[in-house]
Amino acid sequence: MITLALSKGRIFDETAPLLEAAGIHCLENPESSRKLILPTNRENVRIIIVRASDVPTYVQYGAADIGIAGRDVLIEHGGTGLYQPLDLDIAKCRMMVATREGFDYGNAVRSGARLKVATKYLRIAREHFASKGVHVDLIKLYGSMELAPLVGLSDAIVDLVSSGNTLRANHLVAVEEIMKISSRLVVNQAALKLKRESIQPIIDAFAKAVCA
Ligand code: PRT
Ligand code: MG
Repeated sequence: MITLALSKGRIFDETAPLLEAAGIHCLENPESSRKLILPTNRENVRIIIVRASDVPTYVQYGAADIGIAGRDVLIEHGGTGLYQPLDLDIAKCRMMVATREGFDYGNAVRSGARLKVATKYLRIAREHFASKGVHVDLIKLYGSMELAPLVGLSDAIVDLVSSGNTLRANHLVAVEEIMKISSRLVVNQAALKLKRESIQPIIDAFAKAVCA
């Protein structure tokens, strides 16, 4: 049995065509089903539905053989025990620093002020500001980062931006790009050795579909 860990929403939606290309289709819709283990047309392949940030953990411990996770999630997780053979070029966005409109970020950085930064992405934020030599107090949030500068919790946020609509709707502006983000295939290293004849064809089919 091959177990594939996916999160609902954009990752599942954008992975579905890649799965089809590998001859795998999910027999139930995760948005309407309450089941967390979903069968596929292939008797030896099942899909488990987990939180996006939990995908690397399931794969690391071998509870899933394969998973798909954002570069953001993989960096925060650390990547232990994960083989990352393929960038799938899906669920693309950018990790950005954003502030309230009118906040002079450039001046704050130049003047050496200590910045309060709210984010879910502590590791990425810590490394980014350390590499710039900017002193920050990081405030950990679990979501709705865009609110933090509006109510005075922080001067800036580090968050993902795709269309920019969420920033605009909250009168925030992106002031710095930290990195480009897309989702990657991750494979449990032991599973790849033990079940290579089932896993390698899936990796190969995904690679072919990404190129096409
Ligand atoms: O929702 P949950 O808390 O379970 O987890 P999650 O938010 O990590 O999962 P999900 O499914 O929302 O995102 C999964 C992955 O998709 C992320 O790990 C990213 O790699 C990728 N991705 C791509 C994004 C976005 N684009 C994105 N726009 N993840 C989140 N967003 C959010 C962003 O945080 C912000 O709140 O969308 C909002 C901004 O979108 P725009 O279009 O208004 O700019
Ligand atoms: Mg989300």
